[in-house]
Amino acid sequence: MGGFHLKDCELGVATAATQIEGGHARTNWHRWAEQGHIDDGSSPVRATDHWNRVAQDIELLGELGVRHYRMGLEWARIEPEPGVFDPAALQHYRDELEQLAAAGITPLVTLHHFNNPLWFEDDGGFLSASAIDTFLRYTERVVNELGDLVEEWITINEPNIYGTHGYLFGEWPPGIKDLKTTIRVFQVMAEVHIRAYELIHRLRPGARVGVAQHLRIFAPKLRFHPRHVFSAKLLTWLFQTCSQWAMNSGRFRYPLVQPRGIRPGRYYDFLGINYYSRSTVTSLQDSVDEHIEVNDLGWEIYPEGLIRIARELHDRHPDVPIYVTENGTADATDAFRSRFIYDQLKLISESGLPIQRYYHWTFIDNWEWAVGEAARFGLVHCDFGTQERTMKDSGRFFAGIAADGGVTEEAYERYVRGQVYARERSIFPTAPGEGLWG
Ligand code: IFM
Repeated sequence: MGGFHLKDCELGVATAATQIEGGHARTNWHRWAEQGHIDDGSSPVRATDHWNRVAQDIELLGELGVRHYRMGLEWARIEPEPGVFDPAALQHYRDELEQLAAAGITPLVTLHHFNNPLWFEDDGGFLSASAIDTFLRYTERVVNELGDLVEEWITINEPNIYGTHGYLFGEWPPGIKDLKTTIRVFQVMAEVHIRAYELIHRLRPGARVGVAQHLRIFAPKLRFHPRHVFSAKLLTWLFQTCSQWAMNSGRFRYPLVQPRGIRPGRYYDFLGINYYSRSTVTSLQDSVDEHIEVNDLGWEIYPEGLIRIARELHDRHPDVPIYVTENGTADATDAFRSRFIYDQLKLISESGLPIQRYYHWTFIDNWEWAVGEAARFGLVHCDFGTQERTMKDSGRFFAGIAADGGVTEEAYERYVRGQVYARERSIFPTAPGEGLWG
């Protein structure tokens, strides 16, 4: 028996501006790509050309039958020079939001998703003394211009990934490798969120505001091995919980420091979870176990992890809705994505948790940051050369779930039953046990 009913959880899909829009915005990621840091040599200039294909893409969202769409804004387009706002860019986003409204799709808009205007980056990014004021100036302008069309906002996407990849591992711009600086970035981003949360509520009292937190499971390789257990707890705290607590509650705990002027409070209207995988831990270097089910990038497929994380959050904040702001998998041939969606949504439906939204990552194959175009997470296939869009089987499966309010026996037989997960990553093979964090 494969069918189930998806009670009280509405479906959406998620995207980020830099990953789909295409074009020559002056951002740190455009420069990073020009400098040759992308695995396959691609750049965000191509992506899926969404900037010029909004109408076509909204039709595809209609085909998917989703009621919700998480989209990002490209800060560099909106504010190409410090304090100078581009009315045409703002109008472009207004048009897009109006088209979404006409299609009956509710937007959830992300203000910051990894990418910075070059002028902000070169001034020190979030480490600059004026970073908070600068981000608030951008936020204020955007909310004043678009707030009548948007009720739900995400201030920052995955601050911990932004901080670790850019400032600890040095794999993302600005390519720094320093723990102290990483903690400083976590600190500032938490303050930025709190200030932006307050500002958005001042401007639009009815708005709902949160953060899309990248949360993962760090599991000790051996359950009773003291070093493994200790390392898993420490990584969980340092990588995600400390900054998440600060952002949610205004309580900054070690290694963060309570900022002057920020009081403990409640700085979220929903709990946003981006969930992808579990890491196995023996020391402070995480890894992926051997002989387990993985996606194309070698990330362990572990749908139970989302429920474990959501339950823990729910126990701590029982009265707050949970939005799965991202969940998906890299599967270039669409060989197991339907099973992935099925396994994840079935667990959600059985969990009894207030998971009100599930935004699948992602709508259409896109530009996956340092990995480039090779990692395909989309429900819709994009031929990057011709920009032709084709609905995948997993897209049809997802559309059926949206239409039927769950998975029918027939859909299970057609899309899921024959699919199995792979046990080897198919992109960029590397030695087993290599740290991934992402
Ligand atoms: O593509 C990214 C997205 O930008 C942030 N969350 C994880 C996704 C898959 O890696």
